[in-house]
Amino acid sequence: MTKPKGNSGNRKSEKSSGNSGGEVRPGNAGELHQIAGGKHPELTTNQGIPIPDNQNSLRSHARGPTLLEDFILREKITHFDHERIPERVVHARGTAAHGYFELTKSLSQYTTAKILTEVGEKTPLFTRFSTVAGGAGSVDTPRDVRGFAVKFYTKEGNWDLVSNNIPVFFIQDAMKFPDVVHAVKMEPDRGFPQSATAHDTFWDFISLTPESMHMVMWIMSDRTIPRSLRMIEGFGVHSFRLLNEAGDSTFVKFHWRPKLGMQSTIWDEAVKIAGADPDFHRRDMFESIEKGAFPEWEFAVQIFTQEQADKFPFDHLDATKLIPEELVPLQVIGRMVLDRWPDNFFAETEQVAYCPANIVPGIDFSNDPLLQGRLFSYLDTQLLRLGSPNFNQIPVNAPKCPFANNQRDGKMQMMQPKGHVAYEPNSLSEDSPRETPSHGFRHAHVTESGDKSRIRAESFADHYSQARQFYRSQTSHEQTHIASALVFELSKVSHVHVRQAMVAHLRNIDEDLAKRVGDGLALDKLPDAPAPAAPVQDLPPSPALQIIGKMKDTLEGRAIGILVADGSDGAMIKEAQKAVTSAGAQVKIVAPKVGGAKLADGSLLPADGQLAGTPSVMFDAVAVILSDAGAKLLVNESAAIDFVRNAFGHLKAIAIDKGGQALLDKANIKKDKGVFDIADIKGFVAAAKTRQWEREPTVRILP
Ligand code: HDE
Repeated sequence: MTKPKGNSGNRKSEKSSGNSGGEVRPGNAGELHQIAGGKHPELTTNQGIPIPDNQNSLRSHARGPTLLEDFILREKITHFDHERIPERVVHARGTAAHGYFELTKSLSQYTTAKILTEVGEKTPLFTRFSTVAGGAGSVDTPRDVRGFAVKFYTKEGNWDLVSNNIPVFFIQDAMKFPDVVHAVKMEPDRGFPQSATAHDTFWDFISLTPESMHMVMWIMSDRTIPRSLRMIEGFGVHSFRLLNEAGDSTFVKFHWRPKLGMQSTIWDEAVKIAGADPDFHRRDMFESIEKGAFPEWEFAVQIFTQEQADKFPFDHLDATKLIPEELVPLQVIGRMVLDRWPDNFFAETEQVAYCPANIVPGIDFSNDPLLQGRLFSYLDTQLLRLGSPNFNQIPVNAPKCPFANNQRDGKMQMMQPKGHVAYEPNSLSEDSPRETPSHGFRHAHVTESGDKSRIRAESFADHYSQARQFYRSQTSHEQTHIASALVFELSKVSHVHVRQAMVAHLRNIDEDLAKRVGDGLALDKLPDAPAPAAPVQDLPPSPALQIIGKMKDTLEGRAIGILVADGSDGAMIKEAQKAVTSAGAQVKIVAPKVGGAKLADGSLLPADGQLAGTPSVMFDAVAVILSDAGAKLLVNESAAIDFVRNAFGHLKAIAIDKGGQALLDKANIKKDKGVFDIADIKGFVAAAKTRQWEREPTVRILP
């Protein structure tokens, strides 16, 4: 009888100490873990029984049935069968990293929270970024809002700031959340589209929900197609309160601003990235942390009083409104650095449970009705997703400060509390936890009165003014992208009345935008605008709402692809590499073969990517250095032609040698100001920091 050979039974355990290897140590929550072994420890069952053969199940004879008695097989398969937990109902696809928060300016005047008052203190944290609509297995670059959730493990308990990369939301009241989510998710009868707003049910709901119009301007802007998660802003959205020693409270909005500046992709590029690398954003985050280029954000606050709020031309408790930076400036008070990739995706990124209700003393909630609903939802959904009220014991969720109470038992209880009592007050145990009135959590002193009713505040009625302000604050390129995105999305809507209803709303935002979109949809006439519930105001433009205006003049965090082939000029490549890397960007060599290209001087230049699998959408700008021999080969390679055609179409700077020119000719690309001779490497590096916006009307029909 022959047995396929595996590694079982063939190798003696090299385990040297009792604690190494695949041993499972029971104990308190943080301690129960499988110790990773690099020394090929003994393979055992979960009961610790050594496994003699991990290749074959137990059979009655070589070709006979498998025996029920095979407890090793049954345990292995059973555990495997139970590996999946429900994915998040929204924000299912995510990527996360560990890091720290460092306070640079104290807010002691406003709050007692240690994390916001102890300058220089570094607080560990875990940050998860996500898309909203798609399932866990969807792609990284759909047009979608990005979640930006931070769990600060403060000395006073966990503070979760569960934010998005957009400062406003679709709806004003939590009551509407299941509706908006059902509308955006896959249509229930057909099960598609996955991870897209471009379909009937989404736009049907939106067209019937005027309060969404401000958010619609944001999601149709390039904010929802970011270049990198390291290049997005984050917003706590709601007003929160800060509470100081005297018990006085002020309002606060929280902001994250990326050190690398903001940058987005072009829609056609985002679509192509989804095919070329569905993990584009998580790979980018992983690689930057691995090479020590730690993603970083400034943490800023907008602080304002009730008296100031009373004068705003909107209600700050309405999550469809933002407070323009020009009205209440941002104060930068700290920074977040992400410097450690999780050890295990499931244990950390998947099992982390954020909850807006997790706040620390010195911070409190506002009456924002969306926030109030969120305070209920997160814990509720996590009880289902993680399966037991003891999910706070999972290491990524457990506070890093001491915690003690009389909560007991429940499924998956990992703690073994000692002692005779599990209640408070008691006179039997000196050691059991007691209340701490001196520094326990305090709520703001707020007096509430009125009639109980299901009602929307009148101050929430203005749905168009800030939508108009957002659109009119954009550069003309960004306005065009908003119009293009609306045309694209509404063109995927099969019901004409829904398209018309959306264009009708746009007329209340900006007549020119409505015309551009109406024209892009070939509407024969513009539909009448719905009567706004409140007069539409012309608020002053806020340049802080732009992306282009806020892009940083840097190549840091960016990647430049250099396409080479056999016969390319090595000196030219070296010079380009030097210029680009000294400007802070990463260079990746792309060649027809992954082993590399044999350069003109006979040396071999290894490639970082093979041409067919490394299209130009992976890069911020490209150089094509081919010489005659390489050009001769690549003019007949459609991946090479697409490489330059897409780089040009996605408004990227391009540097070329003679061979590169031949490829441009083959792709029928006419040189413009964004195409450089490789000798002008300085010009190329400067242009690579941004897109060649003026090129856009020459490469696509714009609305
Ligand atoms: Fe969430 N949201 N949300 N949300 N949300 C969830 O909680 C919910 C809202 C946000 O990486 C869920 O554990 C309601 C605004 C992020 O694990 C769920 C309402 C903002 C994440 C939930 C909102 C967010 C979630 C799903 C309206 C920006 C991912 C899984 C009242 C400030 C966190 C989970 C992570 C996740 C409910 C609106 C951000 C269902 C009811 C506004 C970043 O509980």
